Amino acid sequence: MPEITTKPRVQVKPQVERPKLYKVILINDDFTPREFVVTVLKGEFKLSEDRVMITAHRRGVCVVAVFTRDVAETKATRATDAGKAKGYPLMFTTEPEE
Ligand code: TYC
Repeated sequence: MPEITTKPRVQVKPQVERPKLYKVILINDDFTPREFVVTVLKGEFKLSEDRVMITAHRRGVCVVAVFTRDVAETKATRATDAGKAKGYPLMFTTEPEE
């Protein structure tokens, strides 16, 4: 019987890059009513409590959540536009995570 020898196979692992993540940041202002900020946070980011609004109110800014770039930018734009539609200067920005 012929002897069968098998070479160990080298496993090639696909190198999948993890997508870069972006923070959505809420900026405080003196005009947008607190309840409206909470409504927007609930509608766009599914946040049920007022912690993020209170933190932005007290410290000037607060990270709302982290997403891939497209999702972060879309949500920040939609949330900012919700304020604009009511005449408020409410502002959400995005920035890359380190
Ligand atoms: N500072 C606003 C007020 O006193 C409330 C507010 C909180 C507005 C957070 C924006 O990102 C904000 N009515």
